[in-house]
Amino acid sequence: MRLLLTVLLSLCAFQYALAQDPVFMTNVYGRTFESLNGKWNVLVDCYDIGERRHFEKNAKAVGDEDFVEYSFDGAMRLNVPGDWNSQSPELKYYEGVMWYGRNFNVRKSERQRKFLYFCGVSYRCKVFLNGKFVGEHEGSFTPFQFEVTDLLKDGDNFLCLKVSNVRTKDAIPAMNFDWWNYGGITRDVLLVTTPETYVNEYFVRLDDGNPHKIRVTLGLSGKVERSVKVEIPELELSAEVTTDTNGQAELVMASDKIELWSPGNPKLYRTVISSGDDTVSEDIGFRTLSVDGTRILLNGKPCFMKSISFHEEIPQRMGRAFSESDARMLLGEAAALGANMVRLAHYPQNEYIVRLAERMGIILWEEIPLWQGIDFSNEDTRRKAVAMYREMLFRDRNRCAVCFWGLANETRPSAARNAFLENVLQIARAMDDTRLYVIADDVAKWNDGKGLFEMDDPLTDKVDVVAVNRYMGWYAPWPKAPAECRWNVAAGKPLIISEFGGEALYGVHGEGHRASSWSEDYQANLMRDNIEMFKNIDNLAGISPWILFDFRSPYRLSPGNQDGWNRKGLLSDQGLRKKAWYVIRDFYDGCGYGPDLTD
Ligand code: GCB
Repeated sequence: MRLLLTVLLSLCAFQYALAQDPVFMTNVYGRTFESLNGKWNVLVDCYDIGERRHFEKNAKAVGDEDFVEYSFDGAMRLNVPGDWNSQSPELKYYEGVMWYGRNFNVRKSERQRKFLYFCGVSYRCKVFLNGKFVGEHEGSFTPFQFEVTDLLKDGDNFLCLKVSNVRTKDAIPAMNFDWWNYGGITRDVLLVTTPETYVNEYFVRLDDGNPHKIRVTLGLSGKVERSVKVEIPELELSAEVTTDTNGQAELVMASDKIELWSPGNPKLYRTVISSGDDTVSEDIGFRTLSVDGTRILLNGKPCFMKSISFHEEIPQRMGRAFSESDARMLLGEAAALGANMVRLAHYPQNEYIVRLAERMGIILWEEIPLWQGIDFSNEDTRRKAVAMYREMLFRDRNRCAVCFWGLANETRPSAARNAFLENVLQIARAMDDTRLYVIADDVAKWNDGKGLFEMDDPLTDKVDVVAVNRYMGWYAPWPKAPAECRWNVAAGKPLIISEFGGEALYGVHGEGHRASSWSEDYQANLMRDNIEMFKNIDNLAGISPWILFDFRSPYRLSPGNQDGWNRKGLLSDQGLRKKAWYVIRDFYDGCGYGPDLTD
């Protein structure tokens, strides 16, 4: 039965990977666009009545007998991008429906197409333009677009969104998760202009890991045969190709001058793709990535992952990060710690973060929020996961900094879960085989008889790198002294300890042996103990302490200590360094694991 299910799912995976059109254009920030960011008017729709009353029509009482019981005029105004929770005290805990409305002016011209592009709306939304339904999207952390060429009017237009952050069992993430459920239009909104036929998608990478060859797969917006030019001026590369009747083409260019991207040398090349009257360009880097036994090789050399995680949150502002300067703050702190990698917890974060990390030479691990509690037996949920994964890959597959696609976080093995995740993995690999796939598990168990940690999860055989979250000394006591805790997990493969740590309130000192002291000393000792234990993990390929900053979470209800904050940050909610920060910084500075850490 399981075999049959797997075969069926793989057939469906195959079709999915080949038959779907791109979901949105590649590299939106490299296009011609106007920003629709700014102040939007909003209606808080607690009882979800807006669709019945057609808020999208933006009706006005004109005639003597007209009567309208809502209005965007004079309503509360919120910043876009921005979560609603941090913009008004009454909205701090709001989980419900919010209607957003704004007017904007357009000058239409012949032979131009217009698209509304949303970089991220949390969690579900329906989009209406000039009173008409345009489309809908589910998932907070990936972009989507709708063509509105015909719906737009010359002059004034009214754009309206129904946004809901209501948690549901079939959603991703589902009912509970250890971060704030920020709602709203949390990322940029763009009105993009393109020619009638434009370069819609491209994937630029080394050809099968050959450091002297670049493969470009591309597609035009229509099923047309056209000449497309790809240029990388700094490498003196220029090639032309004609698309097939589906508007698709592929070419390979060779050069022996390609400088490879790495944390020590984040080299990027301006890449220009043009066809007819459309040109799009951006900086792209090249690197090889592979696994050799228990080691991860970047450009053929072993690279130990000195990682840190953060949420897409600015703790000092108690809100979602959404700008380039927010990205600078978060990544600047990761770099100050000495990290060469960031695990973007637990969802695709905005493009400012991903692109800046690449320019700074920071390796990335990206994942979709398949985080505990997912309804794995629900076919709808599986489809959503595939869609989200596809959107993530589609947005960031040209970012060489992204070295790991994370499959899921802390999901317990079961027939339904295994089939679900295997299916997502198979589809993802068909779209992108230039990255390492990793799963973060939390089912490693101490075997007292053998005196070591073991783990039984069939998915560890399917991924390239295995990762384990393990909170020894916090949620679970140490089974033995750290120096005596041995590991036999995913033997023969690279293993990353993707989460470990404990909570501490900045400024609380003493009682370094007592978890409930919430002291910096306890947290720092935990870090030292883990580092001691890591020496016993032969296949250790990286570590990622949990987490860079204290972050907001409704899970955390210890008064005086947590008050709605997860306090596992190495930095406080004000960005102040706890003792544990220094332990990790020193470890990363002199990290003796892995042969060559200087690159
Ligand atoms: C975990 C989760 C992470 C939580 C963390 C914690 O295992 O992956 O999202 O925030 O533990 O603090 O408990």
